[in-house]
Amino acid sequence: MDRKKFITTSVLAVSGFYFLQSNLFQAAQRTASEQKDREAPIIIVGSGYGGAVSALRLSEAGKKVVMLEMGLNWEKSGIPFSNLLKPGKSAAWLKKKSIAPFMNLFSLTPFTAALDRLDYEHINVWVGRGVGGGSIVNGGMAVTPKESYFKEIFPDLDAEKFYNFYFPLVHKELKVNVIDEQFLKDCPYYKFTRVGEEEAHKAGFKTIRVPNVYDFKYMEKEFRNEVPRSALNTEVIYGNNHGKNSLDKTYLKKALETGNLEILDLHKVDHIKLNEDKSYTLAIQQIDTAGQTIADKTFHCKKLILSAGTMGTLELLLRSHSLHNFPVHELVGKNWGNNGNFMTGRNWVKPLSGGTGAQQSTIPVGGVDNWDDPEHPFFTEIAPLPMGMDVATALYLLINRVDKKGEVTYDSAQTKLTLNWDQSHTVTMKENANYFIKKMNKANGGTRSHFLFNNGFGADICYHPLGGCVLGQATNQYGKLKEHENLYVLDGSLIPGTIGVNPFVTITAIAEFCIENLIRTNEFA
Ligand code: FAE
Repeated sequence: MDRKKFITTSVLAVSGFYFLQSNLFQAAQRTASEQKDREAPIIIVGSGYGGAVSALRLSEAGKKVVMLEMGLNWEKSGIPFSNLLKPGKSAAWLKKKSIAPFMNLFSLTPFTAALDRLDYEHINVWVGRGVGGGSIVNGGMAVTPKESYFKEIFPDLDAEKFYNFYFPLVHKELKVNVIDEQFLKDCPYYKFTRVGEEEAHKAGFKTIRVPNVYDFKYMEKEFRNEVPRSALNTEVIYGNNHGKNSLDKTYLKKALETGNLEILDLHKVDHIKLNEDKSYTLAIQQIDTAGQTIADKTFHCKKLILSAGTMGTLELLLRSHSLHNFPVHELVGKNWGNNGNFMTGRNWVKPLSGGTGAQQSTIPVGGVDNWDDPEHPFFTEIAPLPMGMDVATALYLLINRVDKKGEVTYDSAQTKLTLNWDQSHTVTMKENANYFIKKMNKANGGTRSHFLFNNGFGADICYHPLGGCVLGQATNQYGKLKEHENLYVLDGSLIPGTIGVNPFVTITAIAEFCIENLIRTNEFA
């Protein structure tokens, strides 16, 4: 055989082998995703922060894990995320109209989108859907709670260990970084932050820099037009096509690399049954991107981790209880809160000098820290409002203490969750918002934003649902649900309704703490 023929034959043989391998692999994957009745040692429901941390640490420990996610695997699908100015497929989970907190003028074809809004009587809760959960749609603000408040909320946790180990670990894994001050000073897309900070200082408030998981070096390149734009192209709550280190690029990517994690997207768990041998059976609907069920499936597992997010986990537990008396501890559903979320805004902000800027980055980097004020303790994000033109409007998402907690129950007749939460729960939040806006307007001019919200106050907007399966109350000290031997809850529902800052850093750190200890104590042996 001459050299040329040898090379050609070898290349053909090798590529034939790879072709066979990859076909076999794809076939195996297809069979796995098509199997209607399946046994798995460990199942995780939901691929947000709690789920992603659990998946990584278990798969690193050599455990085989199946993760079920009702939303789409956006990366695999190749479908691009839409931006704020042109909502498309990723904008509103199976809805015919966009669902942003305001200005919903856009009609849509129902699609398994990345953002969902759950409407309760007095409050609307926004959540992320898709592989990566809330990390796909959120603003990426990676805020560590104040140590004093963390100790108040979690008196039984070792705060020193959290501040010296878990929080730094989570910052590293989530790729948290901070904007360069010179870029912030120079970039026209951050005029809203500069104006917001100047005005806050003039009104006597303290401001802080807020870290983020969006890669600020990428953003600088966006600004110089060296790479495709994302934050500078109004992408955020319907997903970011570039720049953001969402969980699919961090924890989940690492977990998949172990070869021990399998993620099945568009798989919605409907309810759970407890079997006599203390294992679980899950009733699952596999859906298509129009939300139609294409297969009903039944999976069995010995160990079950619920990481479906606060509302998803509570719905699964309470629905399963209502359907067939699935055991739930009496504290499940209690101690729920909106993390003190309260939106407000100001109109007529510097209307004669370019307002807050016609072009705005979607990634917030500044906040007002009034937490130590005994009368009006709050933290507020100086939020962007990228509307493609200058609207001379400042937007704020306040985070307050939660003086009065709510409760989540299940209405069996209407087959849906009910939230015991009304205006009485947000009284002091509204007082704080009023105090803040009045002080800002007095020092700087402007009016309360009737343009954005009814009467200028968005009391019913919640991005941070927390609680209902509180650590050490409904669960043991590591997230194992009481009255169960093989069921664990690892997500935002472990935090008792408030943490004083944007919550995902804390959710991730608590999940790291729990799964480390669950593995150490041989729960998954
Ligand atoms: P989460 O991330 O919600 O993941 C739960 C997953 O479970 C989702 O992917 C669901 O689709 C899936 N799921 C639910 N039910 C089922 C079921 N029955 N079967 C299968 N799968 C299911 O859970 N937080 C910050 O710290 N900083 C921010 O800047 C920030 N901005 C936000 C902006 C927006 C618009 C929103 C909506 C939230 C924001 N948050 C932010 C909140 C943050 O994303 C949220 O607290 C976490 O994502 C919650 O993490 P979990 O692990 O609890």
